Amino acid sequence: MGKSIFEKILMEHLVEGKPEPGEEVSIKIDQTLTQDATGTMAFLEFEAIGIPRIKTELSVSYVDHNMLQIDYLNPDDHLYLQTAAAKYGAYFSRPGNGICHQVHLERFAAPGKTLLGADSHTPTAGGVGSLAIGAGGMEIAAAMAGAPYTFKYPKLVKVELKGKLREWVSAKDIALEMLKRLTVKGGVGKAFEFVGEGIKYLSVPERATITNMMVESGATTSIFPSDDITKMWLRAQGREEQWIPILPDQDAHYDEEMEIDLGQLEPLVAMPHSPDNVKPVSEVEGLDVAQVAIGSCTNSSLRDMKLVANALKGKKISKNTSLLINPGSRQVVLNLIESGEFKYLIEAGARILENACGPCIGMGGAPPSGSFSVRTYNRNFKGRSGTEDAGVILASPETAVATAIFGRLTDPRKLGKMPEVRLPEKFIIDDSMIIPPLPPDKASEVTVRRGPNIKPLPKFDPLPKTIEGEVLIKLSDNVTTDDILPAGANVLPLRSNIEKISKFIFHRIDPAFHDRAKEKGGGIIVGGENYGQGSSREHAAIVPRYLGIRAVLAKSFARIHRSNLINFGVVPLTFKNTTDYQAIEKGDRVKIEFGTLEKEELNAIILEKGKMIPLIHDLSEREREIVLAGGLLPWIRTRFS
Ligand code: MIC
Ligand code: SF4
Repeated sequence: MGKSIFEKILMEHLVEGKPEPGEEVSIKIDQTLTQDATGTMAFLEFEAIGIPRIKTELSVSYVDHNMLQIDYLNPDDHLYLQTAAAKYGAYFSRPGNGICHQVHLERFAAPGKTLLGADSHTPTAGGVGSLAIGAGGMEIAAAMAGAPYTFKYPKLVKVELKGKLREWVSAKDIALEMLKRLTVKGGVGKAFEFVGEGIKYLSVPERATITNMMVESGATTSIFPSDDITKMWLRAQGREEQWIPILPDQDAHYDEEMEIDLGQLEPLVAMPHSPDNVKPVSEVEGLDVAQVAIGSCTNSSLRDMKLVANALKGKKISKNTSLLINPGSRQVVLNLIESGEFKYLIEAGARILENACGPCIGMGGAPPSGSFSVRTYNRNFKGRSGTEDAGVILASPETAVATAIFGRLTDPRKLGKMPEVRLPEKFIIDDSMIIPPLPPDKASEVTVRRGPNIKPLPKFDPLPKTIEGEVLIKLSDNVTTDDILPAGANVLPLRSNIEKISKFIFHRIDPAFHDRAKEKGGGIIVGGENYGQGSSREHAAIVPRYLGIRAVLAKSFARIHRSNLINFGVVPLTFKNTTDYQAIEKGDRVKIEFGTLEKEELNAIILEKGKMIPLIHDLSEREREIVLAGGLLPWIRTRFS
């Protein structure tokens, strides 16, 4: 039988396992990416593994998240990352060079390669035909040390794009349509392949918008074929020699199929506070909007910026709305300056921010209280913008620019003729902000600089045979890792210091959690469906573990967070009967006998009520070993030694 794109790349990299849905497979990782919010921990973990030199073909350390420098914390992290990259053999993309996913797409991602990134939106590179997966920092550290990456082989879903998008409807609307159909948990355990006539009208950055945002469905990854459009992109980036064709075979087998008629799509938005709360703009237009933000790794490419610049040409933004723009990269800005289009943004009244994540992760740019902010980003979780009671609406650059002009949520079709956007045949390429690794003999002379806030990872012990503790919190469905451990300007600078960042656990929903967990010496977390969706931040697992939590009971888990829990010695347990979720309450004292986790089924005994709740651990043999050892680090260390 023929093969899909996913299978073709996977089989070339398969180290171990059966490539069948639900089975565990291990693959060789060609490339890794880290960013500064997850990367400090990933490099500390790499150092703790004890391998002197990175073993992948290519590893890039980006600085794009923690850009505010109100004290020494963030700049110290940047210096640590720069010196660690030089010493251990990674490329270092300096602050100001751009957002990791955008720069990676421009300068490094290549068809047929595997990429593992310490950021959930790593599948952005699927736009150029890379098999790209997001994971926790510890997994990236292991990959940099030469270990294969192990994950559950997903169900393969073919998404047939038919026809052609109409004017003012763009790739973001395709992604929003997918989220509307799938919801934020419909992609869990699946990999999506976009094929069909419609893809030939989508440039690489537009494809990348889709693979980027598909992450919000919980998908393992998404990918486009590598075709002539991919070749054109690589040629324009001066990397044509990295092109190889990768198309699915005619008779490729897929587990599921979907179809979107692009000609039927209209401009869509995701209303507060979830990326799957999707509505046609025409249904909700007219809302007053105080802020519009255009950029982020979803929509910050030259294609998007050109569209926005030309839509603004000769116009001014509404006096009631502030327009923030965070371009994806220096390359994007240089090209806009060269073509003269940058001027249109400034003339219209846009506030140009750094080429970085910025407001997307609450690093500045918070909207006014009680207001709406229309953003071309990928996540609109409550409070993520920095303003607790603001509502973030996710939209395409087209809808965002129309909204900035009118000051109200506006269907972009009101703007008349859509400007034509043409990508240059050759982009301006200037890699001077990417520092290549030093050769091994020179690297050994580098001293890694560690500021006073950078603390090594705490030592964690193996899993006890039995735990007894209190249910410290009971949560509803779709709790995000932003809920578990918020980001934002106050918290992000503490990512390299577990003790300090631990104070912020559940800060928005239950600020007393930290003190309660400390006082009780640990306990148990109870979650609903899709617990831990969103960001890959492993701090959302390390901190509970640091506070003595060894079990999370939930109806179901999001992929990356589940692995992060295991990788730090916390057992993810699901209810055998989801109705038992009702039977357990905050404050209940619970006893769980893990033993050696040999049986898949185990029980939680609610002591005062004398009630027994059957639970399932669903761990593979490898995961069981890891969790028993106390986490991936001790497990890997014994393997390497
Ligand atoms: C995000 O978009 O939530 C982040 C910030 O990029 C995270 C990584 C992090 O928390 O550092 C992600 O997507 O994984
Ligand atoms: Fe940065 Fe936002 Fe993209 Fe995360 S989603 S990598 S914070 S731009």
